[in-house]
Amino acid sequence: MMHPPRSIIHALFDRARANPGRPCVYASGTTVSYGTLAEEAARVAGGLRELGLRRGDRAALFLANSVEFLVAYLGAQLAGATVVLVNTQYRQVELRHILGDSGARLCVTDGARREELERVRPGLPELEVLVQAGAPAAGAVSLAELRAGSAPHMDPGAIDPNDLALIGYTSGTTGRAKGAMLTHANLAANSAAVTQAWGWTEGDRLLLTLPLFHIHGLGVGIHGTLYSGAQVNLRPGFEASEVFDELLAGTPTMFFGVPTMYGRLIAEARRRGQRPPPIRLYVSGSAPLSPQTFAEFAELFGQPILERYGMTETVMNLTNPLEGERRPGTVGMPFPGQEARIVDVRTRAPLPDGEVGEIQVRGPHVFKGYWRRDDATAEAFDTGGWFNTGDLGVRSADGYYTIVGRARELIISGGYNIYPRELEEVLATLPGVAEVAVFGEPDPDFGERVVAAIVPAPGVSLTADEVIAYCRERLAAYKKPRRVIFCEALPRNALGKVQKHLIGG
Ligand code: MCA
Ligand code: AMP
Repeated sequence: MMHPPRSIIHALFDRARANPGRPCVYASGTTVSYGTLAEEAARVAGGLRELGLRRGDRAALFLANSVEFLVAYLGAQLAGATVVLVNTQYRQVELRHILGDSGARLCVTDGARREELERVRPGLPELEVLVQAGAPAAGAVSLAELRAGSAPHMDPGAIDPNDLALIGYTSGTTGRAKGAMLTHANLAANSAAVTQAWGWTEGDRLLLTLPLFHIHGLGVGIHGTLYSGAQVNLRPGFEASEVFDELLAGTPTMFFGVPTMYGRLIAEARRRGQRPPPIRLYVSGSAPLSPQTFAEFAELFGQPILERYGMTETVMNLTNPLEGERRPGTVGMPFPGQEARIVDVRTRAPLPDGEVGEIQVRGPHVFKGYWRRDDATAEAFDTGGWFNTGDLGVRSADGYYTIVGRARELIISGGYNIYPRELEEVLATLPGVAEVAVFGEPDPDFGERVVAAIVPAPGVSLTADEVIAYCRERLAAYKKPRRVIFCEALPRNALGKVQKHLIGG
C-alpha cells in the first residue's frame, strides 16, 4: 500500500473495497470475506449509534473468541467508541473494577458470561446497554439483529487517528489494574512495523488460538491480518492436538503463541512421533521462551521460533529478525521506526551495552497514558517521551536485547499476568487470615505459578481448599493459588517489608 492506513478500520475498508470477496476470517466452520466483515461492522456501528453510542463512549467487550467478537470490536470503533477489553475469565472483583473505572456505557457479552455480568451490574450506573451475542436473551439487544438489520454506518473517514481506539487493562502495583489508552494511530503504526518486520503479506494464513481480549491475540494477530490483507483461522482457544492437526494438514503459514503453548506442542510432537511440514513463521511472546524450549522445538519441528517482546501499553517493542540469527534467550531489536534503550534504574542515565538496567521504548506505537490516572501516566514516562517498561534488560554489542527480570512485582503464568497485590487484597478479606503474601515459583507448564503464604489468625484453622475456593469465587480462575503455605509469621526485613524470597523453600 502506498500510504499506510490511518487506522485498522481504514485498513479493513480499503481491503473490502479493493477485493470484497477475498476471505478474511475462518471461524466455526464458516468463512467471512473482507466485504462481509466490513459490511457487518458497518451495520453494527449503525445499530450502536441508534442505541445512543457516541464518539469517545466506552464500549466493553466481554465475550469469547468468535466472528461476533470481531464485528462488535470493529463496529464499536467505527461508531467512534473506545473499546474496553475484558478477560472472559474475569469475575466480580475484576469486572466491577474495569467496567466501573472505564465508565463503560455499553457492554457486548455472550450467554456464558451474562450471569456474572448481571451480578455486578447493580453497582454500575453508567452501564446502560447490554448487547448479547448468540441466542438473544431478555434485557439485552441481540447482536445478531444488529449484524443483519441495522442501517450501516459506513464512514471510517470520521475516525480521527488520535482518538482512543481501545483501553487495555494491565499492571497494578496497587492491586488495581490501570487502563492503557491506545489510539488508532498507535495501533496502525505498530501493525505497519510488525507486518514489515515479519514479512507478513496477503498470502499468509495465521492460525490464531490466543484470546482476543489481550493485545497479543488482537493487536498483533487480528490487526496484522487486517493490515496486510491476509487470512486468519480464529479458534475459540488453544488445544495442542487440534493445532498439531492443522500443522500436519499444512494449512497455516504462521502461528503465534505463548511459551506454554510451545511446551505443549513439543509434548504433542513427542507423543505422536510426527513432524509437521515447515511453516513460514512461528512467533513466541508474552513470557520468556526458555532456550531449552527453543532448542527442543527446533529439533522436533525443524524451525527456530522467532521470539519478540511486547506490552499492552506499546503493542510490540522488540523482535528477533525474520532473516538472520534468531538468538535463543533474547528478544532481538526494535521494530522499524521504533527505539529502545537501557537506563540506570536509579539515575535514569542511559547505560552502555552489556550493563543491566530498565528497558525504555519510544515511538509512534507508545500509548497515550493510563485512563484517568495522570499520576501513573507521569510516572510511566521519562523526559524525551521515553516509556519506562518496568522490565529489566541488557543489550549485546551487536544489538540483541535480553530480558533479565522485572522492576515490578509480577507473576507471568502461561502468558497471563498476575499481580500479587490484587490476590493479597482479596485474601486479606478472607475471615481467619491475619497476614498474606503472594508470589510466584517456577512451573514446568505455565512458566510460573502462584503461591500464597498465609498466617492464620490465632485459634483459626484454614485449609488450602478454602483459600483457593475463596479466590476462585471472586477472581479469574487462572489467578488462584496453585500452592498454599500456612506459617506462623511472614519473614520481614528491618524496614518491615515482607521477604517473599525467604518463604516456601
Ligand atoms: C488457564 N488456567 C491457567 C492459565 N490458563 N492457570 C494459570 N495460568 C494460565 N495461563 C486455568 C483455568 O482458569 C482453569 O482453572 C484451568 O487452568 C484449565 O483451564 P483451560 O482453559 O483448560 O486452560 P488452558 O486451555 O490449558 O490455557 C492455557 C493457555 C492459556 C492456552 C496457555 O492460558 C492462554 O491462552 N494463555 C495466553 C494468554 C495471552 O494471550 N496473554 C497475552 C498477554 P480451573 O480448573 O480452576 O477452572 S501479554 C500481551 O498481550 C503482550 C502485548 C505480549 O507481549 O504479548
Ligand atoms: P502485559 O502487561 O499483559 O501486556 O504484559 C507485558 C509484559 O509481558 C512485559 O512487560 C514483559 O514483562 C512480559 N513479556 C512480554 N513478552 C515477553 C518476552 N518475550 N519475554 C519475557 N517477557 C515478556
